[in-house]
Amino acid sequence: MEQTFIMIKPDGVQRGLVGEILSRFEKKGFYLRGLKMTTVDRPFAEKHYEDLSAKPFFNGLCEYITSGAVVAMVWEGKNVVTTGRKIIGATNPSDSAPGTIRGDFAVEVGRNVIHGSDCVENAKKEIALWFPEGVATWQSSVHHWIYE
Ligand code: IDP
Ligand code: MG
Repeated sequence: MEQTFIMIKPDGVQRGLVGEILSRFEKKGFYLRGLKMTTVDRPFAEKHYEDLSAKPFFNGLCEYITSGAVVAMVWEGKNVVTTGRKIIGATNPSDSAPGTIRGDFAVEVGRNVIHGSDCVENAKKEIALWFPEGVATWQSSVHHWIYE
């Protein structure tokens, strides 16, 4: 079973979208393995977004992500990395389909509410960065109603 790292950004927390977002992943049938509210400092933000350090929006992105509390999560399930990105929607909310989180709740790319790992390799790196303490293991009692 695959795992992905999902983070509700400071705008999502401030706008009261935590419950709605958790609910979408939960109702889909993915399993919550890690969950914490935290704040990150500048070096941590730069590490998380290191692949984007050459981008012109990098400084603003790091300011955005350090501007308030975030909710960090690990979700598990079949194809959860790719499917999680579909649930989140396209990076720029102008392109995000209605029904996706960004399509329903965001307007601007620099305030797009949520992060999701873009591939399995990055998911592993991000989970290790954000959850060095490890994640929870528990067995869903409805597993056989979700998976055949
Ligand atoms: P993703 O979050 O959909 O994976 P990335 O390309 O990895 O998109 O970019 C990371 C984050 O950087 C985006 O979610 C968005 O908040 C911000 N970002 C991306 N492109 C732009 C831009 O052109 N202007 C401002 N911010 C951007
Ligand atoms: Mg990305």
